Amino acid sequence: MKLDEIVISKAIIESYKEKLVKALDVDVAIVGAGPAGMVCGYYLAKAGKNVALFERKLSVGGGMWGGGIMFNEIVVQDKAKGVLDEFGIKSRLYEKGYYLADSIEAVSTICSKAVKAGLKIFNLMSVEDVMVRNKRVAGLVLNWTAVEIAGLHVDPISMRSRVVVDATGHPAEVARIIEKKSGIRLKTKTGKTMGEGSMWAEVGEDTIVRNSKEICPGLYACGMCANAVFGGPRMGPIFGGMLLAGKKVAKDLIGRF
Ligand code: 48F
Repeated sequence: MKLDEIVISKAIIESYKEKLVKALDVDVAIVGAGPAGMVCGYYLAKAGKNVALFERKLSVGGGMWGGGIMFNEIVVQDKAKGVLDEFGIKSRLYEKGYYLADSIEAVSTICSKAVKAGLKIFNLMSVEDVMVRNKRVAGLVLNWTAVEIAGLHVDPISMRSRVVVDATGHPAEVARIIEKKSGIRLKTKTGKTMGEGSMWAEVGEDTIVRNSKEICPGLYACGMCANAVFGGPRMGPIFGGMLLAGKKVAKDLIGRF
């Protein structure tokens, strides 16, 4: 059989178009394919929810690939070891309470399991705005990252979702858009994003799970973004909090609809 480049091109275009059209109206839209967003997407998809995830970069995994200072190992504490086990990610005890995992295995396994469970991931897409209806976040405004980088004057497209999850990590990008543009008060002490505090792993890891929750109608914070919104500390290359945060937000949403 001769290979025809036009068939190859049509296959990609038709299949992608179908996938994107289905993602324009979903139960949950997640922004950011770091560990928190992908874990959240995995549990939601596994529970049968229609979930789409939009990631700015070419690669998924956010800050997990690089472990600490590019040493590609991650540390996960006792409490979150069960999540590594659920994904089938190998871990070994370093000393009491501290487990180590290979960050490459962790990212690739979480991504693989999430996609196989039904999560639709759209990489190379940046969320540049949100849709707000009746003072509630109702969807996202998307553009190609390449358009953003080139600074081209190209209008975006929109998608609708019952709930949006901000899993954009340190910059808390969706929460900041809400703050800047919508006039909606966030459920923080100041009504605005409070900015993350300096490194404190013990406090950061606990608060990140507590802070991963609804921050205004229709919008949840998940993972590092949650501490950036509520003013909790950063925690460096320990990742249990990200895994537990993703699982917690998914559980809340599964219970909600
Ligand atoms: O930063 P990231 O890995 O967030 P996370 O899942 O995990 C945090 C840890 O990696 C680490 C840490 C642990 O101590 O603090 O930083 O909370 O992943 C966030 C992802 O969101 C993407 C970004 O490219 C990254 O892959 N992202 C950010 N803003 C946008 C976005 C946007 N506007 N549109 C699409 N993707």
